[in-house]
Order: sequence, then C-alpha cells, then structure tokens
Amino acid sequence: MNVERIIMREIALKLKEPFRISSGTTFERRILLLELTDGEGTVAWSECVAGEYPNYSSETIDTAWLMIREHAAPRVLGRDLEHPSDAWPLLERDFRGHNMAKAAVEMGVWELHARRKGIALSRLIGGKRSSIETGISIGIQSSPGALIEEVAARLAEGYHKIKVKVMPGSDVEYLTALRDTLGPDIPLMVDANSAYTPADTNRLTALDGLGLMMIEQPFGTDDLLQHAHLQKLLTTPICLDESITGPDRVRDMLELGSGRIVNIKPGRVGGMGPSIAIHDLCLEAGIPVWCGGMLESGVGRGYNLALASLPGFTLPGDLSPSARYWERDIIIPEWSMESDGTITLPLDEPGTGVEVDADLVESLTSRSEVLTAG
Ligand code: OSB
Ligand code: MG
Repeated sequence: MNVERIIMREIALKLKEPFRISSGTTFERRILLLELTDGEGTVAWSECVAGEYPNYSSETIDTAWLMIREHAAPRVLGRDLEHPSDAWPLLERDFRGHNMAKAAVEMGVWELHARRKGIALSRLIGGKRSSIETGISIGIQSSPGALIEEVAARLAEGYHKIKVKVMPGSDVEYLTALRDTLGPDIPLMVDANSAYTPADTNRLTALDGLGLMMIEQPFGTDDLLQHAHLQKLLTTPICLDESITGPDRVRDMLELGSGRIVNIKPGRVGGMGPSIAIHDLCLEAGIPVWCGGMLESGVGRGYNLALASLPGFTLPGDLSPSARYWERDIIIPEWSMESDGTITLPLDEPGTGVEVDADLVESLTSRSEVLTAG
C-alpha cells in the first residue's frame, strides 16, 4: 500500500449544546479531517481529535495541523507499507509526543488498508463483537436538579452507562442527589479530567460510598504515584484516561497500582496500533478497558466503534450515536442507536462502514492543504 496524497481540512461543527468539563467548555468543534488516497484511487477519511484549547492535553488542532503537515504525513507519504501496523513505528521513531497528530495519520492508514481489502476495520483488527453498547458522557450541569433530569432522560433513551463530569464543588452533592433520586442500580461513573489534587482527598473519598463504576482521572496526567496513593484509599476503581499515553504508562499503572480500569482513546495514544497493544496488555493483566471519545464527528467515531469490538472492551464506552452531538453529522448513514441501546457495526461494508458527505464537508471547510510525497 502506498499513500499518494493526503488532503488536510478544517471544518467547524456546532454542538447541539455546550459541553462543559472541569477545564473548559466547548461550544463548537473545530475538526481536522484527513483524506488519504492511494495509487489506485482508494480513499479513506480520518479525524484528528485535538481540541481548540490545550486544556485536555498539550495538543490543539493548530499544533496538530503543523505536526501532521511537517512531520507525520511526510513519514508515510510515498512509503511502501506492507501492513497498517507498519505506520506506527515510522511515526514513533525520534518523534516525541504529538500523539493526536500521529494518530490521525496512523488511523487513516488502517482505514485505507481495510478499504483496499474490502473488509470491515473491526475485522481487520481482530474485532469479535458486531454490536456495541452505547454510553453517554454528560457535561457539568448548572444544578443537581438539572443533572438528575438529564440523566433520567438519557437512561430512557437506552444508554448502558452514564458518565458525569465532575469538579470540586460540582461533585459530592450532585452525585448524592442523583443516587438518592434514581437509585443505586443505574450504571454510573464520574470523570474529573484532572480537576483534583491530593488536597481534595476528602471529596474523593466522599464519592467512594456512592457505588460508582469508577472515578476517571481525578489527578493530573503525570500523577501516577498520587493516583496509586488514592487508589489504596478507595474501593471504587480509578480509571485512567489522560495519563495513559501509551503501553508503557499501562505498565507503570500496573506496577504502581495507579488504577484498575483503562479508557482507551485511539486519538490520544497514537492510533489503532498503540490502542491494540494497550488492549492486549490489559486483557492479559485482567484490566477491563472501554473506548472513550473526544467529541468526534462520525468519522472519528467509526474508528472508536471498530476498536470497541475487540474482546477486552468489556465495559460500555463513551460511544453515542451521531444525534447526541450533531444536528447533522458529516457521514452517511449517521451512527444511530438501536432500541436496545446498541450501535450495530456495518460489517458488510469496508473500513468503518460509513461514507463521508463530501459536499457537506466542502461547505464546512475553512482551510485545506494538499500533501504529496517528495
Ligand atoms: O475526558 O473523556 C473525556 C470530551 C472531550 C475531552 C475529554 C473527554 C470528553 C468526553 C466526551 O468525555 C466523550 C464523547 O466523545 O462522547
Ligand atoms: Mg476522560
């Protein structure tokens, strides 16, 4: 396989409603899309998950644009690739960080290969499931009452897991009210996006009695040791998101005891190759994994859904249908939820199984650049 051309595009997609996490609010998603073409005219689309601001990780859409154009794309353009797993070593060598930029290129290579072979991306990576349980991530709400109303509505829609964003002040009171009203049985977890420090330990231990499935990323990205101290105090499993930048951090987590569950986002760890490596490592270690999201369009979501078909993804991910975030998604057909709260993988179609609405993308494009080999 030879990637002959990559077109970079930035589009703007307005969220149906603002999405608030501890470190900031997103109103509109600036999305970086790649369109990869091989020598025979096969086309694959991929998405870079970097946000507008460096509040989740150090990367932004603007750093990623630069790193893809100058460093990541040139490493695969014009190269003969035997298999898509050859892309990650090319992107990793003497190239520190910038996983989101690398992932956009790496994932596009997987999709291109799947489309060339005419097989589903899920099956190419060894996926077994054919339908994926949905889960929803709910942003920080204005009051406990507003949160309860939102969660009740989402449960009625069929979601299999409810994740609530928290931060100091919007945590114990909110979650206690939620449990008191909706009962102990709803599949509930929280995500702090690094909003806490060890000085907040009392708040975190107060959450411990609420029967949460897990507490995601209470401390900072690099605070593996502090997470390990906290995990010793909690019955609730800690799940790491931001901290897991690759398989090595999973090994650190295991040795230190920093957490008991891993959120895998292909966009955060460098793509499908590193995601599969983390999955395999966790499966062997008995660590449950689930697939997170980064407010992707239907393009990025397609990769997340394919990844979640691997056997180790035993917990529902942050995987919701297109209509959760977008008035109109950029793919045909849109991702939709079945009445049992699952999304069916289009396994008879090549790659992720959805096509990009090229006219819509064109009309939303604010900048583009064409990259070729040499
Ligand atoms: O931490 O999982 C996170 C969105 C943006 C940045 C970070 C996170 C999230 C989400 C949304 O929780 C998950 C989704 O795409 O549905
Ligand atoms: Mg998270």
